[in-house]
Amino acid sequence: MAGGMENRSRKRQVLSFFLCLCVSLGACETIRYSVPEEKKSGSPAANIAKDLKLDVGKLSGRSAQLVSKSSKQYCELNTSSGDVIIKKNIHREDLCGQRDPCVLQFEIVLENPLQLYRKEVQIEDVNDNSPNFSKNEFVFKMPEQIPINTHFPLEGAQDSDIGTNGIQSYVINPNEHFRLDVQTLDTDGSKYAELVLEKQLDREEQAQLMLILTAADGGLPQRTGTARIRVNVLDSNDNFLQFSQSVYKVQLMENSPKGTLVTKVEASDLDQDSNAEITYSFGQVPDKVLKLFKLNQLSGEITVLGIIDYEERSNYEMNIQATDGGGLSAHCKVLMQIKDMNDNAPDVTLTSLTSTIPEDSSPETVVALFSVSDRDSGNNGRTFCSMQDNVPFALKSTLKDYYELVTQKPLDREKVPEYNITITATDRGTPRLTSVRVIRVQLSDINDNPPVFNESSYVMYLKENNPPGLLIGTVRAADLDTEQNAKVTYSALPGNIGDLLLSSSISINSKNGKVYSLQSLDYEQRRDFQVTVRAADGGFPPLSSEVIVRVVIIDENDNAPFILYPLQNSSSPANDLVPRSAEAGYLVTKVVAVDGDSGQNSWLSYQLLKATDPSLFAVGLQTGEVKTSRPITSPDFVKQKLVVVVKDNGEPARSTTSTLNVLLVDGFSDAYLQLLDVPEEEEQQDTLTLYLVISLSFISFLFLISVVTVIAIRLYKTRQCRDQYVPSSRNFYSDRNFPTNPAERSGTGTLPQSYCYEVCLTTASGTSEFKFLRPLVPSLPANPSVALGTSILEIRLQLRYSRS
Ligand SMILES: *[C@@H]1O[C@H](CO)[C@@H](O)[C@H](O)[C@H]1NC(C)=O
Ligand SMILES: *[C@@H]1O[C@H](CO)[C@@H](O)[C@H](O)[C@H]1NC(C)=O
Ligand SMILES: *[C@@H]1O[C@H](CO)[C@@H](O)[C@H](O)[C@H]1NC(C)=O
Ligand SMILES: *[C@@H]1O[C@H](CO)[C@@H](O)[C@H](O)[C@H]1NC(C)=O
Ligand SMILES: CC(=O)N[C@H]1CO[C@H](CO)[C@@H](O)[C@@H]1O
Repeated sequence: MAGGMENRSRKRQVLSFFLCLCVSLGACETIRYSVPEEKKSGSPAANIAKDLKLDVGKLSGRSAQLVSKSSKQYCELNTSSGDVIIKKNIHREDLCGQRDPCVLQFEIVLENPLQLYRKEVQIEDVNDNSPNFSKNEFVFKMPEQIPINTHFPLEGAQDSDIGTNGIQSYVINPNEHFRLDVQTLDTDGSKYAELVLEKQLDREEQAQLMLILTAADGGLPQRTGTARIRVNVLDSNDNFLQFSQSVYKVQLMENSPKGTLVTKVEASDLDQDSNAEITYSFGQVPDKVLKLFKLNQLSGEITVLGIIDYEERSNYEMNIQATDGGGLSAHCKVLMQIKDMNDNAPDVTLTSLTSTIPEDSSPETVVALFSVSDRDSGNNGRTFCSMQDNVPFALKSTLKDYYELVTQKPLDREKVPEYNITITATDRGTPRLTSVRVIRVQLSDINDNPPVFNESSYVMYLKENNPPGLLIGTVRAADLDTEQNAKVTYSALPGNIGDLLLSSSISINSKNGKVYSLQSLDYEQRRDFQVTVRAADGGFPPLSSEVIVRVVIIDENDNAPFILYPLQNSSSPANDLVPRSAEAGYLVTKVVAVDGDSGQNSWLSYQLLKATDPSLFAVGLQTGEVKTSRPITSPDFVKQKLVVVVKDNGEPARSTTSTLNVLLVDGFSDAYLQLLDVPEEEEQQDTLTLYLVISLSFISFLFLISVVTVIAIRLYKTRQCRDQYVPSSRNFYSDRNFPTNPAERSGTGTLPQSYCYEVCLTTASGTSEFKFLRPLVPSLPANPSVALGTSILEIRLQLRYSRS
């Protein structure tokens, strides 16, 4: 077989050579036949015999052959009929593709003579293919903002057929956005289509479009092919942001805590994805706002960040910007009104203050001027002012919110030296807030108080015989004022003590009020005296007051008792005669003594110190009466000598003795003889006689006065006298009632009380004699009186005449 094949191809080569030779000889002629594709196999395409004008019968004789130029044998030659027969179904598209014309070439070779005929069969196209798109669906992504008339070239459909059987037109289903623009290529005349945007796309309206693209060929019947065009509209940031409100009006309480939500701004964006991602930010706002408020970038919530103070600012305006991912932005405004809270207490501001005012300021004197303010507003900022009401000040409202603190009543620094005046300012908010201000007002001193002695009068005691310069006492005066006005100086007013100048015996320390005695003083000369002391303050003009200082001199026992009777300085002591017939208790005589001192120091007591016969006489302790204590007997001596000691009650006691001579006589006639019998007592007798004369004349004198006085008293005052002195009788002789307060001692000496004696005179003996003396109780007052030295001895004598 292989050898046969080789032979055959060798033969062909030879034939081709001859053929070319033939052609070159010009004997060649090409006949073209036309056959539609897809002819059934076996169907004749042409008849060679006719064309070549050959006898059909000879064909086989001449070994007619059909030599195909292509590798595949589509045709064969029926030598018996001369027909070129389609051997296989011919697909033009397979055979030629888009080549046109599609020609099958073959040669008819005849032998005997060798003849070669070139033949062609043109395969005609039949519309057996539909347009076909490469994909069922084409996806376009188009930004929504592409301009109108933008062309989008479409991929063309394929149709294997050619010519009019090829694609002749494209259409799309009617829609509002696109139309189709079909163009023909100049180069090959093929059609192509473009989508043309006719109406703006809007993703927000329709995010996706479905189109159907149909390609149609020109065959008969027409064939079409379709494809879907899906247009995805891409979002473009074509939507402006929109705030839900262009202006947000909000109210916020002041002092809202940190984190309080103030408001929420909200913007919306119809765009998608990043184009709809909104971030919020403050626009142009002052730094202050940034410190006080926080804006959440994502949520748009505005919260409190700092301390909101109405008083600092009552409203805020902020611009807020919202921006989306595409960079578009929108603005809104937040108008924030801060609502006042009563968080500020009223404030008291002192405009002027006279912190020290003189105490004699007249009422309505302005002390302080102040204003009250409150930083809050409305009722929270409306204030009123009050003050404590227990002070002599008042508030006066002058201008609005201005007050004057004025004095209301007279002031006295000495009572209240300063005031802390509490002023309360209150506002009318809820709750009310108050503030308190203390205004301190001090009063300055005015010399309105004189010095005042701490006692209404002073009594100072001073022992007599004092050393000069002795401190007697102190006066003290206080001045309620202060400082210079209270600086007290003391002085003694000029005066006399008897003949003496006061200033020579008394001095006073002007600073401390100490009183000194400058001289030694004698009680017996002066019991007391008075000094007027003046205390003056240092004010201008000075005020002063005076006080009487009574200086009482206290007695000292510096005087011994002085014996008045019997007289002691005569050469011979007096003789007292006692009849031998005298019974016990016979009053012999009375020792009368005085003491220059007073009080205890002058309280005298009498005692028998020595006696010839101590058993015969007794001396009254207080009276000084010398009495017989027993009847006189014959062995008793005629001359009796008695020594009586008179002692005062001072400390130490002082005493004086008195010597008495008593003669015991049978009758007064021999008394004188007895006196003469005593030669050593002669001088004494003479003296006694002299004394007796003196005594008698003294007593006679007293008698005369007494008679006159008695008559006068009897005539006018007898009753009065008795009635008046009865009540005081009980005090008589009472030691206890002896005044102990030396100041109360009146100016009496030894005999502070009046002593009354009834003197009974007897005429029986022929001479006036003291018969007896006995105390008369009660006594009459010191009238008539006899002054003895500084003391007064008052003796009232009632004379009785007894006629036997
Ligand atoms: C059309 O094209 C598709 C894809 O290219 C292919 O699969 C299909 O066979 C074609 N149809 C025809 C009739 O050629
Ligand atoms: C007034 O206040 C001052 C200072 O607080 C104080 O020293 C003074 O004692 C007060 N005076 C009175 C009278 O309360
Ligand atoms: C008055 O002052 C004097 C001197 O200081 C004092 O001794 C005396 O006791 C005072 N008198 C009174 C009543 O206080
Ligand atoms: C005795 O004393 C009194 C009183 O002191 C005096 O008057 C009188 O002269 C004195 N007599 C003699 C003698 O000294
Ligand atoms: C092989 C073949 O097809 N032969 C045919 C040639 O033509 C004659 C006459 O038309 C037919 O009878 C043959 O059958």
